[in-house]
Amino acid sequence: MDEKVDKVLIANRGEIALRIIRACRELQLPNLVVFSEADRNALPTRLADEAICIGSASPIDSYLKPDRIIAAAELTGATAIHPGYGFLAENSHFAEACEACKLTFIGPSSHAISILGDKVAARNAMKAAGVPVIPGSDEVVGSISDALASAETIGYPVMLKASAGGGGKGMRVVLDANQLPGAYHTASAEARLAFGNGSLYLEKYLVDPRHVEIQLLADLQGKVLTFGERDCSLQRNHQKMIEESPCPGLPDGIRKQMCEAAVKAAQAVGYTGVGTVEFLYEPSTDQFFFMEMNTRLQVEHPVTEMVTGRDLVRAQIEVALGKTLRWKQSEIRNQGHAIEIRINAEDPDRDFMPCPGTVKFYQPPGGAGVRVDSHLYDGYTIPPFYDSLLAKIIVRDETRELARRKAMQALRELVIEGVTTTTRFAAELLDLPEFASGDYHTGTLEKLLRQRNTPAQMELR
Ligand code: MV4
Repeated sequence: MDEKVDKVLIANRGEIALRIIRACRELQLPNLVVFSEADRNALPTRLADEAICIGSASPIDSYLKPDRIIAAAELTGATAIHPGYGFLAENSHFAEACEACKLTFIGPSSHAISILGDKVAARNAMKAAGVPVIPGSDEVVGSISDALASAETIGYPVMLKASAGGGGKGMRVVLDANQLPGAYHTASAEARLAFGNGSLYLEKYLVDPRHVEIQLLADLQGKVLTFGERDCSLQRNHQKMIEESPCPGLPDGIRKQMCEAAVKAAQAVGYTGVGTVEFLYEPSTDQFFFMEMNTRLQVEHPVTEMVTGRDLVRAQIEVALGKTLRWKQSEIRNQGHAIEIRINAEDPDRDFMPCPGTVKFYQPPGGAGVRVDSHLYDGYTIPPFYDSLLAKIIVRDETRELARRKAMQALRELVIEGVTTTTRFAAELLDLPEFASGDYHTGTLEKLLRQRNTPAQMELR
């Protein structure tokens, strides 16, 4: 019997496509990227073994077209598909189509994706498995009167969330019963528009918690490993700006409990591959609660790679191809401190408006413990059709303060000329007293933005 070598199709673009190409090379796996007309001159298109155009610039005509991607796989003899993040990465129908075509979807089963994508089903599965979930409704609240009754039981303030959602869309904080009907209508309309499903459920609203997420990896044989946590509390409109590991001030006992809960979460749905369990943590009460589970490789995975010294993307691909995990949980030790800064082509002074254009000059930072994941090069034209992430600067050092200073120096060294970026804004964040002390939470960034905007608005009056 001849062992056929797998060939990996990368159904993504930008820095993550490049990251996956690198992992394939190290595993000596033939690889190809599919690209849109807007990405013809992009680095992944040039650096993959093969590249095949699957359509025009608009994502719905290319990176979101399952049929074209599967056709490209069949045409080129690819046997596995890596979806990266975004696009089709958490689409259970796409995973199912791959399964039906005998293509290895590099991710969990379509079954696990569909349970975890339904936030109400996910909450119930976690509750049944003994994972602490945010107090809330057990079911979708189908009407305003159902929602009012449920909110009364939970106790205000509550949060309305889209059951098909995640990541912020179709979400509303409700402080009292008077606000509920209006919030219900807007959240439901937003959810219907974004997800084609207006169903909502309720949760107790936690005030200024930290967003702490646990990275895990599970093989097809049932072994689940955890790789510690990342703090992702610094978000603007549910877009993360800075992530770090470990989470400052997280007690070791809580970390251990969170990792145990993450393993239970994975086992509850027969999870395979890399995954992230998101928790909200309340430092005042030392309580944490399951929020949702992301069934993809995340943007911020390098933070964990830097503190654990493990290549998660390589392991993700190997596990998907059936390889048994050789790592022991006791061998996964987190050393030092890592911080990731996302650099976006956006203008912080114009409400983070996207700023596509041509990069006239690019100079990445360097030095020991500095990693740059980016698809930029001199002369690269950033297309306006996709998200605005240009680069991730990830630093690691022995202590948090050393990592913070290293991150600031890395931002001083970074030069991206020709387009407006979030580099200076990120440097301001690193310099914030709350960040320097590690005493920040999910409300810190919005508070900073309000302070930043107040003087300019006063002048306008
Ligand atoms: C919450 C919450 C407080 N209580 N849920 C925002 C993104 C989405 N994944 C869930 N989010 C939140 N859910 C309850 N029950 C506060 C947030 C939240 C938040 C979470 C993580 C990071 C930044 C945030 C900023 C504002 C609100």
